[in-house]
Amino acid sequence: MRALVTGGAGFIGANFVLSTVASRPDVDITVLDKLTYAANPSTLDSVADRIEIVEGDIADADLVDRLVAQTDIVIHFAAESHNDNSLADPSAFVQTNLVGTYTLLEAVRRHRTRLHHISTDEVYGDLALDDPSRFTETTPYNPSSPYSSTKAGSDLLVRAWVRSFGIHATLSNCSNNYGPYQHVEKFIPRQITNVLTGARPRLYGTGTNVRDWIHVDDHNDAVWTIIDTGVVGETYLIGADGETDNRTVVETILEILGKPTDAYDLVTDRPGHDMRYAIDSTRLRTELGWSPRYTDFRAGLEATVDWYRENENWWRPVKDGVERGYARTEKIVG
Ligand code: NAD
Ligand code: TDX
Repeated sequence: MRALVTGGAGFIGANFVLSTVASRPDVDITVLDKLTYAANPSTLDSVADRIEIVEGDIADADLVDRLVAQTDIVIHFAAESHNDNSLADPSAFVQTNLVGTYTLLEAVRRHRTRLHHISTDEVYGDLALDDPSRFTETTPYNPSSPYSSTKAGSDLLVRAWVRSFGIHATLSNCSNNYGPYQHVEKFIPRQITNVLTGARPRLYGTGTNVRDWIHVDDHNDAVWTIIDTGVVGETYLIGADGETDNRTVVETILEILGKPTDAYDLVTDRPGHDMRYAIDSTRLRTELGWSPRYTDFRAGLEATVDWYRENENWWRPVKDGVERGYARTEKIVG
């Protein structure tokens, strides 16, 4: 099988490439990645002789057409992915998440190529802390941020292309991922690397917001399950029952690193900050037989802390720049 992996030099896409090369030698991988600030091509160094890497934009119609013509399946991870950046400047989010996805859709339509579209639980908006419900495949879309609204729009484009043009696509909406090779702008790596560089973790607002954490390898395993056995045209929610509030995550990181558990700062809240995400992945588990392997969040976090401790050369060059960016708007409030 020939697979075109968009965004394969980013966090989830690169983990997907690494695990696929290790477990599926029959898959021939081409990565299409614009190598934005979010990419770190060195992540793929260990498999560079086993894959092809094309530096390019998913919104480049000629390039995309040429690559899609040579592949059996497109696995579409590429996106602008960080909510805080989308609040500072939404333009790249509209261009990549909407126009880029549209460009891929037109190419898979022309070449009748299978597509798996990767998306997020943020398309459903948020839940109250005391709401007993969780997101399912039938929850109405209600995104809050420029990031999540452009991801919601990209999902709707895929669904429309399935219905109107009969393209062979599946979709998945996953909860918050953690694990190795995640950019230090994101919550968990930011806090781990703050502590490792002698700074204090930074919690937005009061730290009561809840995210539903899943290890990146479990996400990618679910993606392969859907590619192998999912029904074309359908959407599957991916989650590992990992609901945890942000304060608990920070306290656990501090504890793992041997620091006092109150050694963090409360800072200005994110505008429009979603309160809680929670995924009900019953459909994926019962219809396709998937289940997560990382069911102990603390153990997964310990392994992730170890990874950042042992791979400072991977994140150190971008850490100060990310913190300078945050310092422009962030104020300590508690
Ligand atoms: P990331 O920001 O780490 O990586 C994104 C990659 O896409 C980068 O390598 C970047 O260079 C590339 N890219 C950006 N614009 C591009 C363009 N125009 N053309 C080609 N490549 C481009 O993101 P991630 O966290 O790995 O997320 C991957 C996908 O998973 C996204 O679609 C995201 O919405 C989705 N998702 C992420 C999470 C999460 O917790 N991180 C959860 C659910 C879904
Ligand atoms: O320094 C911080 N302090 C803090 O309290 C940062 C960076 C974040 N937070 C909070 C905001 C969120 O409640 O932590 C939570 C997680 O923040 P992010 O890592 O920015 O993730 P989130 O906004 O939840 O979105 C993530 O999960 C869904 C990914 O970035 C998306 O790409 C994915 O779709």
